[in-house]
Amino acid sequence: MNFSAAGEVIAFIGLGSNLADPVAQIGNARAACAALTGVKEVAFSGLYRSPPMGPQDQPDYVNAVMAVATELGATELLRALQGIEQDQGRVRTGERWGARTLDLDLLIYGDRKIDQADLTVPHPGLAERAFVLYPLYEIAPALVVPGKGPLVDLIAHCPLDGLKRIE
Ligand code: A4P
Ligand code: MG
Repeated sequence: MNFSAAGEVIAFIGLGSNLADPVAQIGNARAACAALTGVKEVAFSGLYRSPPMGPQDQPDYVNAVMAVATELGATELLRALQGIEQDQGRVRTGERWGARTLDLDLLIYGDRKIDQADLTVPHPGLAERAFVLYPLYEIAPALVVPGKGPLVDLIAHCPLDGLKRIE
């Protein structure tokens, strides 16, 4: 994939929701991301449903992955994504991996490896999460994940764990 102009970086955003009409939450978040100043949508995966990772007493999740071309720095992009989470009624309960109306993770930011207190890129859970790897593969099959290797190899070691593409 190379649809970016000079000064733009291709980034991948993971979208997840398991409350208050997840499919609509994901659609609204897609539109909000694409509407950010300095962000253009390049590709969007299908929607995938999976059982919750973490506490089991919560609904199934709907996940998708979006590729964008962006002029924003990685931290600026993260802040913008957190603003969209807030706008869509995200309440941080403090429970790790608890239910949420919307979760936006910055999965990959160009070829950068970032290790800051508030931002780790590539996202640390990426290589173990079927609900990230399979939608990512749908839109960027040839991707090499910085520091982790070819996406095909990560997929080969990651079982589906109940992940299903929603028709
Ligand atoms: N942060 C650091 N790096 C990043 C990054 N690359 N992208 C920091 C986004 N955020 C990053 O996030 C906590 C802090 O992570 C932020 O302050 C940010 O500075 P959060 O969104 O407040 O908390 P969280 O999402 O509850 O925690 P966490 O550990 O990020 O959870 P995950 O990894 O997002 O997992 N099951 C299924 N099937 N599908 C899912 O999508 N999602 C989760 C949440 C649990 N189970 C799931 C799914
Ligand atoms: Mg998160």
